[in-house]
Amino acid sequence: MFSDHNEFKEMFLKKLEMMYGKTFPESTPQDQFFTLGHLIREYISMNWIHTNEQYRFNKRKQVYYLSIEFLLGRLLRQNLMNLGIYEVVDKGLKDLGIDLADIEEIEHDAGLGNGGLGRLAACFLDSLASLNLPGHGYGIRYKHGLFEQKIVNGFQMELPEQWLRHGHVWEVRKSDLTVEVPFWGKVESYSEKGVLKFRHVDAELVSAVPYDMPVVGHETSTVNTLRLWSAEPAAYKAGKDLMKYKRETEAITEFLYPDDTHDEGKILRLKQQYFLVSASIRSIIDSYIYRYGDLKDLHEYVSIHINDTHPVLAIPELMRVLVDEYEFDWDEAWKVTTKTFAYTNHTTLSEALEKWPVRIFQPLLPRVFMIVNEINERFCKGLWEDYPGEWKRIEDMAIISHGEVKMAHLAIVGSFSVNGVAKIHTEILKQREMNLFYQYYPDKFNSKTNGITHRRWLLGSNPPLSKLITSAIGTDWIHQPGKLKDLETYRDDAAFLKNLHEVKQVNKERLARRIYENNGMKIDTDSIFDIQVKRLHAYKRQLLNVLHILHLYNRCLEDPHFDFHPRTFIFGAKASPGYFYAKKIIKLIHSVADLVNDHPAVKGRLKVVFMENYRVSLAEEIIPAADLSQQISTASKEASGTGNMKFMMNGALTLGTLDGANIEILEQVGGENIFIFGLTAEEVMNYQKQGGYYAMEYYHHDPRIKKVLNQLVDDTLPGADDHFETIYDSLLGENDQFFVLRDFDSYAAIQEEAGKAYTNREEWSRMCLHNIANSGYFSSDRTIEEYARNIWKIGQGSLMR
Ligand code: 26V
Repeated sequence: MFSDHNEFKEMFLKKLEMMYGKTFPESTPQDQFFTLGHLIREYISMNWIHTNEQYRFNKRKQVYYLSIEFLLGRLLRQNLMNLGIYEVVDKGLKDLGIDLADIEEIEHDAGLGNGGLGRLAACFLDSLASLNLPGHGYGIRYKHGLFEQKIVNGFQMELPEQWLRHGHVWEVRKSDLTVEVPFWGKVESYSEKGVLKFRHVDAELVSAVPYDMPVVGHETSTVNTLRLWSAEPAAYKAGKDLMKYKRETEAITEFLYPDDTHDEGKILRLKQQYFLVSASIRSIIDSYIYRYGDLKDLHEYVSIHINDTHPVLAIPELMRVLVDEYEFDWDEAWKVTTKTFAYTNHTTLSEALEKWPVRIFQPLLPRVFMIVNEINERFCKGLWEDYPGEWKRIEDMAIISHGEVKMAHLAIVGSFSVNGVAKIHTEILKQREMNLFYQYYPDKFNSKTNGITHRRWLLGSNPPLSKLITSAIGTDWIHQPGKLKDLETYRDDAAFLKNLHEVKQVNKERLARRIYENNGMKIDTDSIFDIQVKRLHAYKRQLLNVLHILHLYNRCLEDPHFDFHPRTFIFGAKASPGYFYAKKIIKLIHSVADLVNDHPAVKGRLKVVFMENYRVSLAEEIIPAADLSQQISTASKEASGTGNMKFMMNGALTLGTLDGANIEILEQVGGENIFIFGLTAEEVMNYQKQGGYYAMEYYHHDPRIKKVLNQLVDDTLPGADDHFETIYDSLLGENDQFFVLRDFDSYAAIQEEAGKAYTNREEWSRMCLHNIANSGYFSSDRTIEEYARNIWKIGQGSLMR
């Protein structure tokens, strides 16, 4: 569309005048951002049309990734880089006196996700398009993404997030493809040509309006689609309270759920789930019929991936469409359906496994409920034949039992593939949570270790490091991240290691400036940047980190000669609004920060920074600046983690437990390039099964622990009041369910070891190099290739590296 920066400049200026009726000097940065966005979208359009045409005519098998969350972040940089026009645009804007970096800052993050699960979906879309694979996303266009976090007096406050306030430049509303989704009402039976049939009548209809976003592959002409649905009132029917109907309808896509810990709003959550799957199945089938005609071969040309159980109603919904609308008999429909769906599990935490009360489910989705019931009855009948007399087993495996629908059971029974997201996670699923299903369907289970797109998380977010890598090993790593291994040849190159250190310093200085802007704090960039950024959750153990900081403070006070390398502890974390315990930990981090920062005895050697409103765009600034990456979950609890991979790829060393993908990071880098501590998953699970852990003993026998715990409830901490009593009580009264005290000693020891290691800068840089060189395995390109080859069976051989 434009071949050089001059041509770009011309088009940009013309576009700006046409869009805003202003001259360039009159325009605001906001106008400039939207002008650029529109120009780029037009640039993308030709390839988008072309990709869709190709898919239509070549009959390539399509993959649809159904997810209640897509945590996309900003898209301008990603699109410019993937299109290969970042430099041209940068240069053209510079000529106009505009800094592209400033324009990028104007874009609001599309924060349509809570954390790992939603970000994984976004990384997968980038890899699918970049590998020229026909994979598309279906999700919800929430009016408000994850809440905006404000810290007031050390407490988290939540504000509604407003990403759509000025419009979203990357989306295209497709009103002509609107579909209707039915709720409530009842099921009527009737007979047609002697066959008993069912129809859903008196339903309340909601319109699902699609908004499409192009997903641009890196340096390829492939442009896939992310389709997000928005709920709007359908045609008005007399007799309804119109305002109430409008309110209830719009509520469906108003907010992203910050979690489902609490009961209120459960109906709305189920509505969201059915809204997503009903509209998506309709859209998938319509485009299939247009291309191929006969639905009995659907599974040959379509795989539908279910990201956790949230979209699992897609299974009974497809059954419903095949049986009620396309006259399949049950067995035929079941054969097609179970060959179409694949399911990923993302957590073993039992409180996070979805179960829906029948009393909520049945009235809201009467026909879908009948179908789930039928699936359950047939499944249980099969179990009865295979395990005669084993009532308990059958009850434990049933899809509906004790008045609840078990969504994970439905997902396993209705899919041909079930996968966990890291080796240990899959093993735990097979041996524990899903063991009965593993015995019954051993071949369905497989493991796919997560990944992250190295294009966003290295190439995009860390230009200084990317340039250094390319100067050493060329550009092959950009298309084949496995080639990062070539960096190993520099392990003894002192000049290169020095450059690596300098790159880190540049990134630390950039983050220090951001901290100064946001928090008004001056940070020592020679200190170790020791970072823990992720959702706040008891099992992730931010508490262990903060108690240890308090302990370091105590050591400074007790021993004026206590010698250690200065540290800056950086936190970023949102707590779910109803998760009071997590909110107390945020307050605790702030109280410890108030105590430690600027205390004369600490002499500036310890700083604690909490960065407000952690989100994708902030992560992109924080992660490149890390020296140490804290991944300290209670072993067995973190399914995979993906932040751990981002840090590693940016040359931070992991300080972590043997949990999730940390174990595979260890396998990649070797024990001498990572700091591992704490109980193993097996030890944790043994304690859980057999008991034998008494937190109180650790309190009494370890004076360091006794001291910091007492400080939670005495007057040491500024602004404490009685806020931290719940924390004290969770550790001692409730016997420390997450083994914080049990792991304290080995954590303190490994922290000390890491601090000492940092003082040998060359050796430290060598370890960083080793981490970067072995991070290619964690590119989501590798993950997606595994999904493509082993689950979806798509793609050409040449794509498989
Ligand atoms: C959900 C809930 C909801 C109820 C309260 C407790 C709780 C705890 C955790 C979750 C997580 C839901 C699923 C999820 O986001 N899992 C994350 O998925 C990532 C991508 O696979 C993975 O890297 C993380 O380890 C995993 O926690």
